[in-house]
Amino acid sequence: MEIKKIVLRRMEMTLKAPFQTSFGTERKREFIVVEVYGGNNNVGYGECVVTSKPLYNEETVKTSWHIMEDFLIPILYSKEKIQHPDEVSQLFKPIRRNNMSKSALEGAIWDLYAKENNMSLAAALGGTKKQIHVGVSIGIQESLDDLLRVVEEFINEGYKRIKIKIKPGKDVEMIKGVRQRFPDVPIMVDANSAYTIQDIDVFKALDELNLMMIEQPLAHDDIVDHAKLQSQIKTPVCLDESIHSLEDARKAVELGSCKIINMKIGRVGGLTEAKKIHDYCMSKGIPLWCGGMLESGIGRAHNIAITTLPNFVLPGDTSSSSRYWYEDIVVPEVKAKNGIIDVPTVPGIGYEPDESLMDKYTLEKKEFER
Ligand code: OSB
Ligand code: MG
Repeated sequence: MEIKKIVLRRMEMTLKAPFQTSFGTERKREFIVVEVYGGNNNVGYGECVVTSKPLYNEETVKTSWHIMEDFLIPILYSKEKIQHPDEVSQLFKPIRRNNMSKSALEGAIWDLYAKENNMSLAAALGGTKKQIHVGVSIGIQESLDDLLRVVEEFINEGYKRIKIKIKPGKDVEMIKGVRQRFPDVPIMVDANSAYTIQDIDVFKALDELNLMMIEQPLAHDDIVDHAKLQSQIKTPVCLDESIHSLEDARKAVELGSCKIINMKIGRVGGLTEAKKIHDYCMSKGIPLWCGGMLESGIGRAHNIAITTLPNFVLPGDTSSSSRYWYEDIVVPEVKAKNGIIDVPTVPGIGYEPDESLMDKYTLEKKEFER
């Protein structure tokens, strides 16, 4: 592969409804789109899933732009040619962390590679599923009534499981209320690191509610207390924020810190690392599902592709574009019907960014010629 030009776009799209987690409320989504230009007019697209503020991880839109412009793009341009996208994570290795920034460029190169080889991104990754099952992630609601209304709406749309955000004070009573109203629906909760091991009573109470899993209950950088918690409850602990690499996954699994892992391509630094974690978890009997970062259609397309690998056995967060956006920037939009998305078979990510919609939501654009 020959990279002729790279374009970064800082984008902003307004969410249909504010999304509240234990660390804050998002009303607008600011992110970066990467375009990588190769031969034969092929363009690969990647989405940098960072947010404006460093609340989920340490990266922000500004730091990502800086890391890509001043370090990662020069590294890519120092190589005459790239034979395979797996080389990219090796090239980026001297740069510590900044995983979402690395992943955005690597993802665009994976898309370009798939297009140049006339195969879907899913097939290029070795995925085989023709359809994927998805659920929905619901932000913290003001009242139980509000929550029940939103949950019912998504159950009626056919989503395969309902994930509900929790934080101290908005946890056991709310989830108990949902469980009473919907006794058989697959429900899970996500705390985004809002608790400590001192809060064991909250988890013992949640443990009685037949939940699929409890996602990232404790600190974002912890695996030790998560292991203590997992040994005291039967509900599986799922790690999100704590896992940035295959090494992190191995250590968490060996310690017994979780029984399930939420895969986010950006959090682990790209598709190549995601595949390695996938293969390791499959060999250890640790099921995966694909998490979300309120992506546009470009990030959503990457999530769909990785979910076609066999160990993604639980429904992910990749719900329809229309659940987040008034209009998405890709054609067609991502659509889940009855909680099922048909995996595109055309070359690359399978959803085409629309030039004029892309421009409409672009705040800033910069071209990097080789
Ligand atoms: O923890 O999974 C998370 C959104 C932003 C930051 C962190 C998380 C989330 C979500 C949303 O849960 C998932 C989605 O994209 O629908
Ligand atoms: Mg999470």
